[in-house]
Amino acid sequence: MLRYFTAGESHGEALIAFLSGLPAGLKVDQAFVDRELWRRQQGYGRGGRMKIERDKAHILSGVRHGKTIGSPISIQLENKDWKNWQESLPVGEGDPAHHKRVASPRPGHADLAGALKYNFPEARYVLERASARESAARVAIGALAKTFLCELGIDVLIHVVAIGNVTMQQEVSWDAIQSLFHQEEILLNCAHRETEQQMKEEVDKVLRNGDSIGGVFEVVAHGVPPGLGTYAQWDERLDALLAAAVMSLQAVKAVEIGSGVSAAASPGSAVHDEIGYGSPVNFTGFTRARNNAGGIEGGVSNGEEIRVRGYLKPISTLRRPLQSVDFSTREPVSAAYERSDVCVVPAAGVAGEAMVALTLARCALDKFGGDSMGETLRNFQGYCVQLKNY
Ligand code: EPS
Repeated sequence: MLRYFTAGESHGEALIAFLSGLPAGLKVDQAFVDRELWRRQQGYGRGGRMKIERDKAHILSGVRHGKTIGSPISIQLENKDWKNWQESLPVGEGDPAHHKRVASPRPGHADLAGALKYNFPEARYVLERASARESAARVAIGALAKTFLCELGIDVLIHVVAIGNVTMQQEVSWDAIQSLFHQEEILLNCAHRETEQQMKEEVDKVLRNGDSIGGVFEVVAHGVPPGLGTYAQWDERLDALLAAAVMSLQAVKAVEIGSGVSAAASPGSAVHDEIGYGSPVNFTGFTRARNNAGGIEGGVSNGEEIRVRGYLKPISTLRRPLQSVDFSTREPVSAAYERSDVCVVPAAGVAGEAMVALTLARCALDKFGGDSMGETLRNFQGYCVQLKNY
């Protein structure tokens, strides 16, 4: 069973990710993992912190001589900013005079709910763990899940669909999404150049106003065979697992599979994807003229591209802060402000890719099993033969 955890605080010494359950014999490409981490750091609207960090995966266990060995994998990501926080966030008792309190909770952040829950007098420890810095650790292990899926012919990538009110209207082809992935410079990761420029203008507007902006990313999984996930039990439905995985990302407030949102307002004839049959391409001869289902019917992958959208609220740290209350005095004050990002939709999309990849890898391993890549691939290929002969 594929399981994973992360640990670490935003301004602590390091982030750690654990990934257990990958078969032995999977080739690990350090440069690929580091490029995934680089992709997550990019995007127009990132704040000062990204000028400090240079995320690199330091693999501590589970990989030897360039391949997984079936043992739990642990990865450490250094926080370069730690050197500026050693006195204010020490592991030992330290000097309370150096602590950096977060005196007033930011509306929209975990600050207030977290302080109440853990009975902290202010929000420093809450912010430290709730921070989206944690998503870097997910991207590191997500890169390994992507590497595993690649062996099965499955690729997972994202593109940005909307920033604020600027929305991509066109369908985006897999080829266009792939060329975005190969870019050496990432602006907003939108496949349509003119729309991307308009998106940049949206970010510029909020930059000028001391505000922040959200948006929508779409994760696309290409080459997924029919049969991942199941309708047999509620918590094994692939759409439910993907929704939870993407919703778990910081700032995501809604998840959509295929054209799920507009489907609620459309007649059935305009929604469901009619079925045809031709000579076998990919896994079977069954064809669809469109993919409103986003590749999942009844909680099971149906062989079409899986499309999952994550909707992000605007970042809750504002240069022109909203109204809040001082934790100590309970007097009205402006919410706390430290440097922050203004738009993180492209970065969150890369983390969304990681979560979708981890979820699909888990479902694939549930279905095909195997302790070594040879065994997993043998089982997978046997299933592909079964599909071809159906
Ligand atoms: C974050 C606040 C900012 C972001 C951070 C998420 O960090 P800092 O307070 O150090 O400026 O840059 O995101 C990352 C560090 C990252 O790697 O994505 C927050 O409060 O959620």
